[in-house]
Amino acid sequence: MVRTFATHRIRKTQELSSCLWDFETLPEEGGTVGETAGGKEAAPGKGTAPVKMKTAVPGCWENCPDTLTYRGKAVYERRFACEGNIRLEFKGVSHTAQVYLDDMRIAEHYNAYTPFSAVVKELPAGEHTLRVYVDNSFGPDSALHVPNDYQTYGGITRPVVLEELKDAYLTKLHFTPLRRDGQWYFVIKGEVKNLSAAPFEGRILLSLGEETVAEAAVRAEGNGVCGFETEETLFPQAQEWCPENPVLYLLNAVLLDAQGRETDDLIDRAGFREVRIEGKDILLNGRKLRFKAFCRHEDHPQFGCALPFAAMQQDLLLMKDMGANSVRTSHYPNDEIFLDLCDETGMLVWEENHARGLSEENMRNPNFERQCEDCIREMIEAHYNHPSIYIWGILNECASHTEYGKECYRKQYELIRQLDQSRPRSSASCQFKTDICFGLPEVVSYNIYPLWYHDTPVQDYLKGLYDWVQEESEGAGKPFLITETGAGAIYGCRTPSRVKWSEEYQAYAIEKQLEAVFGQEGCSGVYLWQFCDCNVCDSWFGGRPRTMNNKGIVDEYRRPKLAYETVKRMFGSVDTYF
Ligand code: ADA
Repeated sequence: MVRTFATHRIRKTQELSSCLWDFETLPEEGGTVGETAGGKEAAPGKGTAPVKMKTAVPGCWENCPDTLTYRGKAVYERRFACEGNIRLEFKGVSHTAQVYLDDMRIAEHYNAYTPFSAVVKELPAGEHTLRVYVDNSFGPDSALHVPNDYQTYGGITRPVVLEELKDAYLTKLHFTPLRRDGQWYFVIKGEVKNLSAAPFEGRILLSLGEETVAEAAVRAEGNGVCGFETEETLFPQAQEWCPENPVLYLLNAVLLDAQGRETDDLIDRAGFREVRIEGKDILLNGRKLRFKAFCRHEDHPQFGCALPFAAMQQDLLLMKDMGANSVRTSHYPNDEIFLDLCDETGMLVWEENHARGLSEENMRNPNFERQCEDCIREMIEAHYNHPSIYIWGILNECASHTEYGKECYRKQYELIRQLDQSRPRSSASCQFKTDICFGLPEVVSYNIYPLWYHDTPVQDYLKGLYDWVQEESEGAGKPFLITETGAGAIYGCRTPSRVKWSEEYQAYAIEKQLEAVFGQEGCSGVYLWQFCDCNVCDSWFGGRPRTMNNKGIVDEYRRPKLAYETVKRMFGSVDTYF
């Protein structure tokens, strides 16, 4: 399964995943058992001999008995029959990929959480061999995947698709809804690429639902690209997308050649909704939002970060059962299938680029800027149309308190603005009263842990921060969000003395935290850290019993802790709109 709906009717596509691929570890090229070379002994019986097997794609090799703790390089292989121009799309490989087709290198990509593709022209008829070299090791080349408070898994972790292309094909289709005086308009922008040396002339037909809504002429020079853009077009029959009634329209672009023959298509989904900032308020279709929400890692004991469809849906069901209206994709762009489900179920999404807790020293890694920018560009290009995404986040808990850090934040915020003018931006800060970046984004956000990492009463602590932002920072007068708060609990650890790590303590702390956040004037809501317990990297074992981040409201198997009912009651006590 690639998406929850078909993205092409004319372009021929075939999923190359959802089956077994040949797999082999390449330990001689730097594979180790454990996090760092030499840091751990090889697991009994594993040694350094390569492991060969058939393995599921998508999947993480940490879920296979012979490669449970393998970190390093491995190769995946499968064959397919095809001819002509083809496009291969990889929705996610963790974390570095080199792709070969019949021994020809066709793509290279860094970062587990964004898609990439390769186009190969005039492939001869017959069987072809696709080989993907995957590396999940840490090292100086990798600025974003570092040993961290979540796991960096290994594998082809999201779907792979093979597409057959004619000489000209659609590369992009972006839908922007606009709300003016109670009426809905849209602008659609797109791009056509010409793979042949001769110029291509044709037309694009655009439809929304059953209606043809626009038409545009396109002309792309030989091997060139041609953009198209509609006027601002009124769509009087538009039904709004909102959490209570998430109406989606199929957005269909059909490319016709000069003879009027259907050459290619791209299908996505669109929703009419507007996100606007007015003073301290975040407005959805003109109504002031209150967030009662979760941070969620893509993590599961049986599937690693490669959760199957039903498991993703179950996560959403549980969050909704607790009364949540939003999810934060901490700390990286998520699988499109999950975003599709959010669109369909009316779950608002804070999506963020990949970065967690990087110091200024980490940010000075020569690869940092490029790797962040690639991630932002790929995230926004691919996810632009999801109506559920209402905000873009960057650089969770990085160095927003130093001048060097600020410059990084500024550049990344600017890049987002170039790519998308329609959504607000923010970043979850832990720099408390030393943050110097609040002048840059539209929304001020803090991660706070009173009653967990320190015992300050929540209300006093939160008010202190809020007042500081209003009185002494450039964030004054902007919307204010709590993007993390929470407490740890080991599933099954019950004690009436309510010590830390007990379910009783977590339920108590969360009740106090939610009470304070919902009572704080000017605060637009809260993202609980976190939905489910998740694996962390080996070096994070200290303060992380079981080498897991245990602040989930459900454990890693999604079994509810005591706090589940507390969250449900507290989220149920306030509405989605103020
Ligand atoms: C941070 C961070 C999370 C997680 C959390 C915690 O603020 O953003 O990734 O590490 O704290 O559990 O302490």
